[in-house]
Amino acid sequence: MGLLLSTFHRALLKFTGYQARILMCGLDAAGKTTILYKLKLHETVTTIPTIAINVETVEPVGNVIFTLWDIGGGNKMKQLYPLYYPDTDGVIFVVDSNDPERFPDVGTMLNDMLEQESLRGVPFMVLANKQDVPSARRPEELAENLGLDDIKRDLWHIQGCCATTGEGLAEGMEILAELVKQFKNNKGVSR
Ligand SMILES: Nc1nc2c(ncn2[C@@H]2O[C@H](COP(=O)(O)OP(=O)(O)OP(=O)(O)O)[C@@H](O)[C@H]2O)c(=O)[nH]1
Ligand SMILES: [Mg+2]
Repeated sequence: MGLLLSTFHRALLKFTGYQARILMCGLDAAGKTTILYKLKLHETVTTIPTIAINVETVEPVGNVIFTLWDIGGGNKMKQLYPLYYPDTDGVIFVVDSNDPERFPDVGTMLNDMLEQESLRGVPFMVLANKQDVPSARRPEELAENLGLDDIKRDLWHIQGCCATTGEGLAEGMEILAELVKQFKNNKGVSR
């Protein structure tokens, strides 16, 4: 955890850019669509629950293109998640850090995804969203609550953020860009 990008690393990433398919998952109302459009438009949009999928491309780091698949977190859509796992280069898993009553459900969903064969080795970025709410759990506390410190995955990170102000999103995307690059290098695939 806590991977920081050096200036050299950032410059290298820009130079060797790539494209990646990123899934954005999480329970309903976690803030996925708000994050998607903050990254795409730099605006805070008014959302309604997503009943299907939003797909947008963003450039989180120079020369890196993410195609972000924002899948609604309602029960009907959650059943369809596995259809979207193949060919995924990275997962953004969004959590409402101010909704501790649902942390057990979050943990179940996250663990289920981590166990999927089609997501083996894929980097996970857990976004501890809604950090603007004073009672929100901090990322370290959330990681503990979700048992993240015990997960057996090399490429993962937890990042605190606030989708409405955009705080923490750029940092999270930079780190994800680096993790995805490592994943692609490990696979020896360039898409
Ligand atoms: N206070 C606060 N509210 C947020 C934040 N991010 C999102 N919200 C609010 O949370 C609600 C749900 O946000 P969405 O982006 O629609 O959530 P979603 O994960 O896309 O939900 P589904 O489409 O149902 O899966 C909206 O009212 C947002 O304005 C945040 O960082 N802070
Ligand atoms: Mg949505």
